[in-house]
Amino acid sequence: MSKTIFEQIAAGDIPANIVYEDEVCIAFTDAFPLSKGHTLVVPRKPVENIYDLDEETGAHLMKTITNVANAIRDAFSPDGLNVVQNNGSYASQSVFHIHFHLIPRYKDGYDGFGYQWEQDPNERTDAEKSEIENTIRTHLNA
Ligand code: DGP
Repeated sequence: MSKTIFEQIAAGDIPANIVYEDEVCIAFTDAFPLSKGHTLVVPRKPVENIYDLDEETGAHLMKTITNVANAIRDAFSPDGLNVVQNNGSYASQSVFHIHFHLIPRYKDGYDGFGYQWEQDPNERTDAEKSEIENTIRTHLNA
């Protein structure tokens, strides 16, 4: 199978503006940033999405996300920062190699994020909510 663009960046085959790297992951600025400092944190190995992510790599990624988020905060003092991770094209995933967006938000600077967050208008009874919760619970791994 052909390598994803992020696998090629991690291998050094394609240039990127790398801000952090170690043996497991790499962080580089987004080529199409939504705001100043928009950075991606990516595992070196080709994991497609959250469903395929192993625990150890996930823990390592979260440590790096925290480190890079603090660096962005200290560097640019944004008013906020969103961590976003898209799974599947319906959820806006365009590169099928898992990546976490760190998107600093600015009240006065450019902010191209455009987040929409609306509560589901479908009213559910307590019994229906319980059923939803139980269904998730029964699908969890140990
Ligand atoms: P997503 O829609 O969540 O799959 O985001 C993919 C992001 O990857 C998008 O914000 C643009 C960025 N991107 C795509 N190709 C490249 C590239 O070659 N280099 C860098 N630095 N970023 C890229």
